[in-house]
Amino acid sequence: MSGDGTRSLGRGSCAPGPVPEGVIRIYSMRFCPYSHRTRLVLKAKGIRHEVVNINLKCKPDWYYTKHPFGQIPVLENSQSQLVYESVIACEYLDDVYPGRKLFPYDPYERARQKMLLELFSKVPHLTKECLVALRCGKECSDLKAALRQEFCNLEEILEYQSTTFFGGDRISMIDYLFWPWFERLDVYGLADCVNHTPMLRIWIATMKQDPAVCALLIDKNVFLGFLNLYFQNNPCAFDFGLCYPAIR
Ligand SMILES: N[C@@H](CCC(=O)N[C@@H](CS)C(=O)NCC(=O)O)C(=O)O
Repeated sequence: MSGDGTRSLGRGSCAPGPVPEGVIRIYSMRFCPYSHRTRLVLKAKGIRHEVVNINLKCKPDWYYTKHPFGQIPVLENSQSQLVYESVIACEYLDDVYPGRKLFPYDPYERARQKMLLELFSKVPHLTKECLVALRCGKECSDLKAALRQEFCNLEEILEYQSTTFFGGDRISMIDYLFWPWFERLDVYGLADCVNHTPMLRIWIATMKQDPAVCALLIDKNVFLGFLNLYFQNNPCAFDFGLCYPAIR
């Protein structure tokens, strides 16, 4: 069960039926960094789940019954309970499902991970602004400098802690919450933004060996194909790279 690679549902589609017992559903989009966070936690904890991909350029009307603004990710369980906002969804999964806890039990350590998340909070927006500027052929050296500064702040944390991961010597929730933006640096044309942050580069290389991270790595050419169509406002972007059986 999973369906990460299933075609996205768009306007005019039928809403999926109730979620079967023993399974959790994620409404997602294959290239969305916020959904990526939640999918990493589903993978890392080995949670049985199904993926319903949403076409964000032509959202189904029914999707607004799942999220008030039609955003992804959203989790839905078999009692029809809905959980949205990626960090809240990740914490919910960690609380509800057995197995290794990704957020620390220790209240201070948990608080510390949440403080790190605040420290990271400018990265998603800056990354997106850089991507848009680069794709539109605009000058973006100031934006890149700002992003580099954010990475220097994270580098200082790793230096100060002398740990491989942000939560210590083992991968934990905070690493999964950061990861999607680092996986995208290369494909967004921003890989040089970590040139002067060696500890962060080691963290990136180590993250790529984690089984959950590996399992969800997106092929660079597929990602580039998505970005090309996305920036042409093409609603087929979200299904780029999926293979369909020939229609007979
Ligand atoms: N704060 C939200 C952000 C989620 C978000 O921005 N998702 C984007 C896709 S990457 C989305 O749903 N965009 C569609 C829209 O805003 O209409 C979270 O952490 O889950």
